[in-house]
Amino acid sequence: MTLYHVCVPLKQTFSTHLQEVVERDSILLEVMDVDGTIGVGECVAFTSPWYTEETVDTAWNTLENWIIPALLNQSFSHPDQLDAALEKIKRNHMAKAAFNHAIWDIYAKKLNQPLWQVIGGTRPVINAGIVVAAATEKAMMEEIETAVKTGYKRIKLKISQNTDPKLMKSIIAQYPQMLFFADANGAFTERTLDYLIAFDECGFALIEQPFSEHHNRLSAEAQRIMKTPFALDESIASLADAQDMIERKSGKIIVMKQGRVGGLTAALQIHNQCVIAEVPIWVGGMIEFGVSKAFNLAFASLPGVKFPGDFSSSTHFWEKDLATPPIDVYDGKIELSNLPGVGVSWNHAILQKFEVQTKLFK
Ligand code: OSB
Ligand code: MG
Repeated sequence: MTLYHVCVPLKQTFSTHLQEVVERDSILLEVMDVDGTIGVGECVAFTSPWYTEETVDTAWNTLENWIIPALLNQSFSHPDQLDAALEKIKRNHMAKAAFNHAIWDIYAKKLNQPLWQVIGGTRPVINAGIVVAAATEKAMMEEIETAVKTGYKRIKLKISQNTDPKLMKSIIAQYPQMLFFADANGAFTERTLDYLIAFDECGFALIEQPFSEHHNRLSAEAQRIMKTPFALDESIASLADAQDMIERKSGKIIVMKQGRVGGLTAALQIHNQCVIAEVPIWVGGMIEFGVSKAFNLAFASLPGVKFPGDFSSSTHFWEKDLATPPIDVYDGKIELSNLPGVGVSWNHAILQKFEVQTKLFK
């Protein structure tokens, strides 16, 4: 098992009301089994805990001191067995997800099948959406124009109390063919509810995470009076959270990020629950490299995924992706790989240039 800590500059700053992301620190993972089959994973925690509580440092610590010692030299016949082996390690979902992914990759390689087929994916081509998180109105308008011309099927805009709903409404009206999502990253509170309600008339297909992650009662109240469906991101860290959203009606849609829920195994359980409850899912992004993106793409091939996800091409955030082959969006669509496993691997020649720390465990 090898952990790599890398730090890569973004081509353009990613701005939300909580954080500006200028460079991406990430932990990359490789796991080798007894036969020499290598599985890859990527931990999507950020440098600081602005999105969820995990950070690169906490995830490295959890991987090095808890997850890896619990799994080294153990045998598994199915990735679902990892959960029992990690039972004594609470939460730390992004650290666990990186490992869960590497094991799913190995499992699919051993079956000699593409991962998306192993998990029951039905769609070989995935519709791509892009996130515009620009700091100025001018930059935002330019990015939207480029996204429309490139053929993206959906544009997600970041909103907060500092966003003008009238401006949003006029932008959406300029592009009647385009699907627009709003993402608030929990920016609103009971006191600013009226401000959120002003976005109901903009024409957004959905509003992602209007309130902070634990405000599910408030979210249910607001959802009752607003017509725009809420899609919950930060609030959904487990199957129980998804069931809670469905029961309370605190949201109508789930944004799936496998890192947030602890990996593909947990994501599949949530997916199956959502299919039964007829709750649509779409796949969110984490400003990640091609390995995490490839796992997102495999998940997006499932029948319960109903909207285009955060699937910009590798060249949107990076000069060069650390994974190979890079993600390529063509006419707003991405073709899934037919290689066994997740279909991508770490590109060591490029990875080396951005390496901060590497550690081998055997
Ligand atoms: O809230 O969806 C979010 C990026 C980092 C952390 C949280 C979020 C995001 C995005 C997606 O908005 C960006 C992407 O396409 O990777
Ligand atoms: Mg979000």
